[in-house]
This record gives sequence, C-alpha cells and structure tokens, in this order.
Amino acid sequence: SGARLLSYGRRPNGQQRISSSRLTVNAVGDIISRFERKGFALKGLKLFQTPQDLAEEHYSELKERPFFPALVKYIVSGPVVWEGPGVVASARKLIGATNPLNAEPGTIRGDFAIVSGRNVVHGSDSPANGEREIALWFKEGELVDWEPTVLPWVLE
Ligand code: YYY
Ligand code: MG
Repeated sequence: SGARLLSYGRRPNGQQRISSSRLTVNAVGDIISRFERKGFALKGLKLFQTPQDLAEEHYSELKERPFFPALVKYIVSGPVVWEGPGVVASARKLIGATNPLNAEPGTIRGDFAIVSGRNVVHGSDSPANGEREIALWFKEGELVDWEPTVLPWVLE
C-alpha cells in the first residue's frame, strides 16, 4: 500500500519523489540523462509489460475522458522514480506541456514528441500523487536507498 512505501528509505527534509513512466521510445538514455544532470537521484527503474489494470489504476482520474482507452494501451513500459527537492514541479518543467506542440524546445516533450497521445513521458502532478503512483508500481525493497556522491555539490 501507499503507506508502506511512504516510509521507505531515508529522505532528508524537503526531498520529494516523482514517478515518471513510459520507457518505450528510442531515447531512453537521453531522457534519463536529463533528470540525472539536473541533479535528481534515480531511485527506481523497471522495464516490463504493464498490466492493463495497473495502467487503468494509474490514470483512474482520467477514466471518463475519450482518450482513456488509447492512453492505457500506450502506458506499456514501466516506471522510473526520481528524488530531490522540488522534484515534482521541476520534473514537470523538464518534461514540458502535455501537448507536445505547446512544449518548449529543450523540454522532453518539446524535443521528442508531436502528439499528446504519444508524448513520451509521464510525470506525477503532485508529491502526494507521486507517492500514490510509486506505491502502485513498486513493492517495498524495489527502490534503491542510495545518495549520489555529488549530493553535497548539488544540495546545500
Ligand atoms: O500530466 P500530463 O501527462 O501532462 O497530462 P494529463 O492531463 O495528466 O493527461 C495524462 C495523459 O493523457 C497525457 O500525458 C497524454 C494523454 N492525453 C491525451 O492523449 N489527450 C489529451 N487531450 C489529454 C491527455
Ligand atoms: Mg497528469
């Protein structure tokens, strides 16, 4: 459940986690690099065939929308978890607007996508939703408890 994962690992004050999924694009390394070079810590990554019920639960708040069935089919590849201060808002800036035609060049969707239905990456929209999604995609012990050695040079 969410509560179990919320207490997993050591998170200094001010740190948040975001779940970012969809790895099926020919730019996985490039996309992961963008979060790494910003300074966020990679805490989890899985590549597997996403069960339909997991995809439906992940996007449950969108189930009445016309694009829901297509979206559920598109979420096929597995989650990534990033940790750092302000990571939710910051990652959503790195990711760019939902519609890639409105996403600025330099953002992931601005650089790698054209249509909303293939906008390459997901990003949780709040810290609480990040934790909800992480609990859906990962079991206890599947996130890695580590800190980058450069952390003192990234965070004061
Ligand atoms: O958080 P974000 O991914 O930017 O957008 P949401 O409004 O949460 O929608 C989730 C997902 O649904 C979006 O990334 C693509 C898809 N979608 C779509 O295919 N067509 C739309 N008009 C709106 C969203
Ligand atoms: Mg969203």
